[in-house]
Amino acid sequence: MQIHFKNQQGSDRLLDLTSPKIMGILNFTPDSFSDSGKFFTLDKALYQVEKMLNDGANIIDIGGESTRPNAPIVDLADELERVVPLVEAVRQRFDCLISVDSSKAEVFRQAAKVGADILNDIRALQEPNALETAAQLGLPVCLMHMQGTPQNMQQNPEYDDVVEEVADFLNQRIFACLTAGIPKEHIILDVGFGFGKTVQHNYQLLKHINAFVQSGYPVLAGLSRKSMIGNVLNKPVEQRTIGSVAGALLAVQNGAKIVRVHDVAETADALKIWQAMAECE
Ligand code: 7PJ
Repeated sequence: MQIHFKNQQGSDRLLDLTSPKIMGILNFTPDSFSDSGKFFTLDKALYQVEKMLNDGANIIDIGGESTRPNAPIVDLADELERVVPLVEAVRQRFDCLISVDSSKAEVFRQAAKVGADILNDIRALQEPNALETAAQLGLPVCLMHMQGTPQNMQQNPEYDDVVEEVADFLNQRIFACLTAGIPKEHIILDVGFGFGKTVQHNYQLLKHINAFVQSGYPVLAGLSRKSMIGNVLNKPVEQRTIGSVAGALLAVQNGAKIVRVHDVAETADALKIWQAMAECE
């Protein structure tokens, strides 16, 4: 399994998913919950990118909208100002895959123009023009499930069968993408840990992530430092690294192909151990 990336600048990159890959998170927001705005200058952000790449990240995920529960809504101008110069700077300096964590068509368009390779959308291309823009840009997309909005999603998440309902939603979005002209080789799925889910829902999805893997689409898992880790450990965000690595490893063991993480070096070590086991007879 591999994804072929041809971005708007014409560069060709292949992501081989026969072994699991790491997406390193760079949240370029002043209020990002786990980094507390630590990387909110271009220099610091680039330093962090370099470190994540040296530590083994294959993709750098750049977002300008904080989507933690109850986060304030970010307007388009602010998001563009945070994301576009950073994508451009990373593209100029590093030969890596860049995903843009956004839901807005205009952010997709401008980020693609300066070299983004992947559109990572927690709203699964449901915002105005997002689907059409993604199809036009010709970039791979990550479709994530969320119940509600970041403002209300953790108030009272409810499902009869969380696995079935998330699968139904993702299937509908896959259909919408295919209909809009996005090829099936360009679709990545994500169950959306923490997005309108109780801790129990999150663990049900982790346990049954293979149900999504069986669709044949690559599955991305993002549980790094989230409350599903913190609640079980009863630890604050800065003490969730080992729990997050354990969660990433379980996701990979159950078939996830990409893990979205803050702690790249630690995750890379864990995945090397997994790989050593996976490769032997
Ligand atoms: C996710 C994301 C995730 C994908 C965020 C955080 C909140 N994109 N963006 N999957 N989470 N695809 O990192 O805690 O789980 S922002």
